[in-house]
Amino acid sequence: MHHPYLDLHPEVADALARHRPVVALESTIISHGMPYPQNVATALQVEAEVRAHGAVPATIAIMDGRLKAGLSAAQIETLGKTGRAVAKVSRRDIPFIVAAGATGATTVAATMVIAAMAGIRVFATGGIGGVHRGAQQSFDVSADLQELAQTPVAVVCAGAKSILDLGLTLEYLETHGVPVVGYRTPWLPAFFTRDSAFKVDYQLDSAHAIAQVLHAKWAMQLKGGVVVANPIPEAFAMPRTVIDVAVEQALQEADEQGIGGKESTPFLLERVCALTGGDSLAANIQLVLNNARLGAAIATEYLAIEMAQPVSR
Ligand code: PSU
Ligand code: MN
Repeated sequence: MHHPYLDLHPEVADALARHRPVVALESTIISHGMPYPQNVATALQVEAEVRAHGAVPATIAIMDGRLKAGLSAAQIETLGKTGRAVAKVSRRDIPFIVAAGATGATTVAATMVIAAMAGIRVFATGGIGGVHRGAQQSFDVSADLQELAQTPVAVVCAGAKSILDLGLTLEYLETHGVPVVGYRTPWLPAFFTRDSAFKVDYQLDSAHAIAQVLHAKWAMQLKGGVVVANPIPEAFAMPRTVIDVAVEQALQEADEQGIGGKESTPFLLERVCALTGGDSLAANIQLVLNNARLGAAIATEYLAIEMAQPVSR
C-alpha cells in the first residue's frame, strides 16, 4: 500500500505485493525496553525467528522523518545504541517527529498505526502498555489500549507486566471492545509469569483458530485489534515473588522521584530489569522470540484465509 510518508523495505514491499506473510515488530522495545547491546542482538534474532517460521519481519520506526516498515541491520543498531536518546513515539508524537525530520522508536500504539498503513495485520512484541497502578489518581492509561480499540492489527504479546494494574487493563479493553485471547491458556499471562489472577476472554489453541477470528472480525468491519496473549515458555518463567518484590520497589522509586507521563513505563522497565538482574532480561528475550514464532504462524494462517475470502477494504 503506497503512502507518501511511508517507506516499505524492499523485502516487505515484495512480500506484501506477493501476498506473503509479514509480521510487524516494534522499536520502543529496542531503544527504551532493553539495554544495549542485548537490545540490538535481540531485535536481529527476533527478525531471524520470524523468517525461520516462514514470514517476513517488518521492524517499524521513524528514521529521519520517514515512517519505516522494515529496517536495515544498521538502522536497528542505531536505534539500539542511541537508546533512550531516541524519541519514544506514540500516536500523538508521530506528526511531530515526521515534521522535524527526526528519528523515533515506535510504541505498540504507533507501530500499529504504521503497520495498518502498510497493510500489515499481525504484530509481535513483548508486552503491551496498559492501565497503570494508581491510575485512579494519575489517569495514566497507555495509548496502546485506545489504539487496540481502533486499529485493525493483532498484537501478539506475553500479556502485560505487573508494573500495570492487570484487572483495570482488562476492564478498559472490555469497554472498548478489544478481545483478549489466551493462546493455549485460560489465564492472562503477566509477562514474566505464565499466569495471573485474571482470566482471558477466550482461549484458542491454534494459530489457525486465531486467524479465523481475525478474519471474521475484519470481514464484518468491526474496527480495532485483538490482543493475543502468549505465555512465556515454562523454562524461562520467573518466580512470581521475585518479580513482585522488584515491581513494588520500582513503583516506590518512581513515586519518590516523581516520574510520570511517557517516562513512567521506560523507568519502571529499566528498574525491574536492574533489580532482577540478568534473569529478567533473559526471560524477556525468550518471550519475545516465542511471540515472533506465534506471530509468524498467525500471519501465515491469516493470509491463507484472506486469499480464499478477501476482506473488502
Ligand atoms: N512493556 C514492556 N516492554 C516494553 C514496553 C512495554 O514490557 O518495551 C513499551 C512498548 O513499546 C509499549 C510502551 O507500547 O512501552 C508503552 O508505553 P506507555 O505506557 O508510555 O504507553
Ligand atoms: Mn502512560
